[in-house]
Amino acid sequence: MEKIKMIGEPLPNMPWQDKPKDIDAPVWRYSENPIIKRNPVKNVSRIFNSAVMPYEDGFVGVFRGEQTNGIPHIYFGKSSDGINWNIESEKIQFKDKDGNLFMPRYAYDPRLVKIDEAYYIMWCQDFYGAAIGIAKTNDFKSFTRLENPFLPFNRNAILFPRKVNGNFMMLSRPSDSEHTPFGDIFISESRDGEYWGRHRHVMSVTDNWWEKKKIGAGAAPIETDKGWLLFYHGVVDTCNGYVYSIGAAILDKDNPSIVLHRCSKYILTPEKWYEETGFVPNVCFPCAALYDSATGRIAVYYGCADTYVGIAFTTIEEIYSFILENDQTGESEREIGIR
Ligand code: BMA
Repeated sequence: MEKIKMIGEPLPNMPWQDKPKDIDAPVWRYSENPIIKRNPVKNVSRIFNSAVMPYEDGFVGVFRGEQTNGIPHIYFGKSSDGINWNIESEKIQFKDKDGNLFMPRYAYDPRLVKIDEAYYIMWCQDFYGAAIGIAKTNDFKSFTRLENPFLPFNRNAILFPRKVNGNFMMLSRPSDSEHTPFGDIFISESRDGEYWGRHRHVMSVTDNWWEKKKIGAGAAPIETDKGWLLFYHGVVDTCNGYVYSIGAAILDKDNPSIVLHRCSKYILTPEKWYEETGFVPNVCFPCAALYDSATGRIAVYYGCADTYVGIAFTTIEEIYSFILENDQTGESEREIGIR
């Protein structure tokens, strides 16, 4: 197998467990999952679909908190080990550029990305229906909301962690405002982070049962010397509702609308009690990944059954060889797409 290397800082303090001997799959769960349990914060009944990243000596995170009034908002948290989290009991207070409070009516499924010295949070919010919200912070103390990047309806937006060819790049998944029975991943570019265009198609649903209904980007893409590693979610509609699994693909480094490799098999699907049982059963919903470029270790953070947060581990070598062994990238994915 060709060697592959992740590009980025070493992260020796990231959460990690070696692969158990009896596991054959390329991804294995943290033995103490779920790491965030029910009623984690005052007035918040469930935390799930949340994103984390390294910060100073430890880690920070933006958490989807389902308030006891049923309205989701985003909460900030800190951790020294990436496993035990201290989550603030007051939701993030977003401000406009003039410093006035500028809260979305609701906010969910946050992602977190660092570009140069700034941190960006993207989420889904109400903008005459489900749409993308975005904010910027330099210190995780004040959070400035930016212009909404896209028209409604849209979900699952994630910036790339650096500009590509001088432009910000953002994946997203155009949707409806309900439980969207369709959905492909698209990419858009921006010179200044405010005006978005050059929209291109990235990936469609396939005939593989686990990603037949819709797909959506999960964690911020990880840069490697072979392209961008993307963890995403794939959904199948069953007699008992949607089932969310995790998939993986490699996008072209200089033109990420091109899919180089795409794994026909899921890499994680609901199997444990905390993934199969909860507010919405059978959901594994990835929103972030920590990685150590020195060892090749990766920890994927994923929402479990719309109720908990879990971690699953892999290494860049394991996941890359699994993607290549099960590669089913079609010609249409290697093209730029219809324009
Ligand atoms: C999607 C989003 C996710 C959720 C999933 C399963 O539409 O709302 O937040 O995890 O449904 O309920």
